[in-house]
Amino acid sequence: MSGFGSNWSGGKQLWWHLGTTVGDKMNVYIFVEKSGMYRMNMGITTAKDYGMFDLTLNGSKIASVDGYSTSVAYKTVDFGFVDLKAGYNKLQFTITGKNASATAYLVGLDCFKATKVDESDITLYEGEDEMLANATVSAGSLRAQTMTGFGSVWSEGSQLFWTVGAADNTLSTSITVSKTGNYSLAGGFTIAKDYGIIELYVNGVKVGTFDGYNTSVAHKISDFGTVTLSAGANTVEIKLIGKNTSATNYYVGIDYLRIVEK
Ligand SMILES: [Ca+2]
Repeated sequence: MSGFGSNWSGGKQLWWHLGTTVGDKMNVYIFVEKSGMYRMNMGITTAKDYGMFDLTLNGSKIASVDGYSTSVAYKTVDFGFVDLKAGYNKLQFTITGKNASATAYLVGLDCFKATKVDESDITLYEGEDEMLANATVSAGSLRAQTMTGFGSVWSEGSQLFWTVGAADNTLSTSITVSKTGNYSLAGGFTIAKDYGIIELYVNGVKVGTFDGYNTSVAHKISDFGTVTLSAGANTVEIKLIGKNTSATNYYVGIDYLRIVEK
């Protein structure tokens, strides 16, 4: 790609071309030594014959990209904070369409860049600890539940377990920060066949929806984007809104909420 400028790392790209069309998939794998939270972005090519694609990381969607531009150019797509596991992590591209002005469905990948976030910059609010201590619920009961029987991935080996058995209920709690600012927010949750669907609100603003249904007991991290937090206590509400049609109950399991200052 050196004929198009100096942005391309190594002067070359991975060019996915020759008959690409909607629905086609391409898998690439990136290797990291240590599991944890990374700041990550991707460099791609845009041009008049480049298509649109979705990108998933280990099965979770992290971007929707339109590769169209009137001339050949370089674009950096920022994913913010992502979780990578030690070893290989799968990135899957799926071509979803093209801009009305685009002439084909090409994809050009220059590189991924991932930088590990320092553990000391991450604040965890344990569901079974800080969050439980000042939690109230509209109905049902709350308790700390040991999760070590299901694996080693739960932080402190425990979660906040809310058993209510019906939708349209709310768990209210708070998280405290020392400094006003913008933070990246994510949560670690339990998923299982008897877990419901929640909405998460911070200071009254909805930041995301999470479906806790899964065929077996597992742990899942959900990214809620950027939130503005004020010095002192910030309200957190978990609204239980329903359940997957296959789910057998409305349980909620919170391992932790996690913030990193942006
Ligand atoms: Ca925990």
